[in-house]
Amino acid sequence: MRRHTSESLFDRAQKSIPGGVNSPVRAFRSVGGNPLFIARGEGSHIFDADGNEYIDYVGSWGPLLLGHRHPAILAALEEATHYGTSFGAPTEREIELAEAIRDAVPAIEMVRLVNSGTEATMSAIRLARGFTGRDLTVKFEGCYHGHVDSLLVKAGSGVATLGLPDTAGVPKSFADTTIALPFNSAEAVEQAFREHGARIASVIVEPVAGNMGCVPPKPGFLAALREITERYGALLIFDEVMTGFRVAWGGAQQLFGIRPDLTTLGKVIGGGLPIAAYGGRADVMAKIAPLGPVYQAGTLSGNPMAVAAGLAMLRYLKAHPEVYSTLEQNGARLQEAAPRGITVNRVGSMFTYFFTDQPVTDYDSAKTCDTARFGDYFCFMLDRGVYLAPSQFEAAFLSAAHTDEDITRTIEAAREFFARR
Ligand code: HOZ
Repeated sequence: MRRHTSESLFDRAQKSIPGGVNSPVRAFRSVGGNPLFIARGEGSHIFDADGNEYIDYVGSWGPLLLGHRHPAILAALEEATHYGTSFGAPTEREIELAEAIRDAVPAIEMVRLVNSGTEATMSAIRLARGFTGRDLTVKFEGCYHGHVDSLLVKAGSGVATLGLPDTAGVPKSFADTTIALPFNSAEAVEQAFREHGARIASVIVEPVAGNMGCVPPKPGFLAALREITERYGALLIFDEVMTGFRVAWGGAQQLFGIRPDLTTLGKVIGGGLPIAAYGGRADVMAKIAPLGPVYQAGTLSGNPMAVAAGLAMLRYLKAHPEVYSTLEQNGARLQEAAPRGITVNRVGSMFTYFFTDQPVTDYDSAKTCDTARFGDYFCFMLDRGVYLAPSQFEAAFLSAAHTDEDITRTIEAAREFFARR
């Protein structure tokens, strides 16, 4: 494959943009290559600046549940341009989006729209502190909740990919407000609450971890979090930025039957435009300004373009519940096709081929992977026209636009790789 244009764009980008990318996970550093520059997308495929075509399993890192350029989303955006791009004032559509979110996720009694998943998690943990009058946050190793100072402790995603032990610029006093525990260990949570329970404001968790690769919760883990937080008067926050509207219409909380106090959403709720949200119990949300003393704000919050795209996405999903069975079937095909010696974790349309023969249940077991072999696999698949996330510590995402033929081609390419090496 010729990639001269991407190479020269990357040379040029590095002169103006740190590392040539606007988010570290986009760099191909851990797989020993340079990023592709993408020119356009259509359905389940993307095309790079050299005109090469790929089956896309990144899907903009999760938002594109319906694939690229879905007609319902394009039509909503086109219609929104007739009215204006931003007002910094309330609009009726914001209410409609809030109502659609509440309709899908009953634990969200009130919701505040923000611009990114990072803003949503940052605001949710601040709100939990304001509500409880406590300072500490429990998070899980390998989970990633955006680049919030205190949540970068033992974080997944790009932090794991780049192997950063600590993040420069995070004051020690901020990191000290975080207790990082092994994912899937209810015992560790019980122990932490025994020691610090009166000071813990919240437990934040990706109910299906997606940022150390895809790691599902063990049976009983989420229920234990619910029971322990309730017992100690702390809030349970589900970070559903990745899983919301993806693993089910009502997110992971519907799938596993757990009602958190607060939920963060992003990705799918914007249909590919920048929007996110946090919401939950009405008595907790009532602490947010202007109702209460916890401050959080944003010039572009509830941006009309992003709201239009998000609303179109949620309305489409509500009208087409069959999307979720298609995603499940295609996910199952990719899971079943994995060879021996590889561990596959999958929840619906999120999955990871882990290059280890051990079960992957937490960050330590994810780190047993042969990341060099993953890098070979990534490059091989890319050369066969399959675009995966350039890191072992990320999930792959299916969209409703992936066809049987896409899945067959992906399975054939993977078989070829595993037959050779
Ligand atoms: N949560 C995304 C992947 N784990 C991050 C997207 C980005 O950093 O660009």
